[in-house]
Amino acid sequence: MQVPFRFMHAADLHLDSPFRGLSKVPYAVRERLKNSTLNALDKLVDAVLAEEMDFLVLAGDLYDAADRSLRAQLRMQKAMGKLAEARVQVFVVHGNHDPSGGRSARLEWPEAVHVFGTEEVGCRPAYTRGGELAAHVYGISYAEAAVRDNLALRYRKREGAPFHLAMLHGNIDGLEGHDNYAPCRLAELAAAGFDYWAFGHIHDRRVLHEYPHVVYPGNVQGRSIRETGPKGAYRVDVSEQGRISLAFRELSEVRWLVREVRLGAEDGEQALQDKLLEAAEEARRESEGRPSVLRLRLTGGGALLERLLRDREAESWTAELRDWLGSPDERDDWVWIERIALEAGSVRAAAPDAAEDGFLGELLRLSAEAASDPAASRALLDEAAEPMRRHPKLRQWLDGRDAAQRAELIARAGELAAALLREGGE
Ligand SMILES: [Mn+2]
Repeated sequence: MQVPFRFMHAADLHLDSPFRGLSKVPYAVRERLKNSTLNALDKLVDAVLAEEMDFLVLAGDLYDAADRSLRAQLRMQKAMGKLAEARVQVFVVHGNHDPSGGRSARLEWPEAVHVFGTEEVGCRPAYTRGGELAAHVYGISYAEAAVRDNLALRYRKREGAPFHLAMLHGNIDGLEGHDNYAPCRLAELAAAGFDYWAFGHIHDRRVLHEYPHVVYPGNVQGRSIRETGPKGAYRVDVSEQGRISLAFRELSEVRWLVREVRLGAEDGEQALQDKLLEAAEEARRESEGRPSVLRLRLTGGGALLERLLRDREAESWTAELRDWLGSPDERDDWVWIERIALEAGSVRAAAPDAAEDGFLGELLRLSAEAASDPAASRALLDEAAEPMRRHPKLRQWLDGRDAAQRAELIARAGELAAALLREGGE
């Protein structure tokens, strides 16, 4: 038997993320996005207070950059002050985006906030609001951005509490799409004797293990089209018998969404118009009053899709669709079309040309191969883009592409080349 208690587990707040590349976006959209991570923090605090949590754990990447934004720090200080006033403890570890070694303002923090150090795994008692010992909380912060050691191996349970909660920012079993920092194994975590591992780092929410629980809550607000869907934190309830139940709480201010629009072989412009509008209105309904940034992926096949690809007509459709959906200045549940994408594979899947012997088939096979192999796509892009590298901005842009973006560039280039070739042969 133990004291029942409840806490909120959040991570990867990335406060004051810059949302670059929004210069052509309407003011209302830009402002909403720029403030979204900060406002998600306020929503987190509101949820902790409204649901009367005993304490809050923040598992790293509170800030977006090692040299922390002043605005982010001031908002965090205010949030922590509100929680301290309500006698809610807060436990913090820092991660790869906000290592302890980064530049930070000299601000005073409430005593109820504990930031774990970088030298060793610390252990602190967590209390219920009634003042009873609920758990031992353990954690260690990153001293610098790139931590390659397995920090999980340093955690040792300290007896004297009914529940043991370990916080860590890191990558479990080499999860892809995220840097392999503080790498550790799920099997090690499960066998370490703790009751709950409160992780941060992976921006999708995942429960990797139960009893002991190993949990990523994901980030609190999507920051790009690669971070889609509802984002937020987990409310965790621990019963007298030690039963753990998780409930997701959405905190996002703006949802990022990707929807597929499938074109049939016979579809013409009217069908496309209807389908685009339907997809956008459906996204609006799903977001339940929140604004959303939407990418529409056109898939399927047919002459219309080929023409869109060849004549860059997708941009005209994007502009008109934005207009039909109404100005973000005029309604709060706006949907902003990020772009209409002719995604890799859409045309290829519809066309049997990749199986062909001729030049076209060879081209499609080569682009598919290069797109599926990270080393090959980097080599091909480096070679193809060599003349552009003299231009500093283009060079910076090229170097900023990650493996998935390089693969998409190559696949799209292959499809564009194929569409142009087919047109020439007709
Ligand atoms: Mn992060």
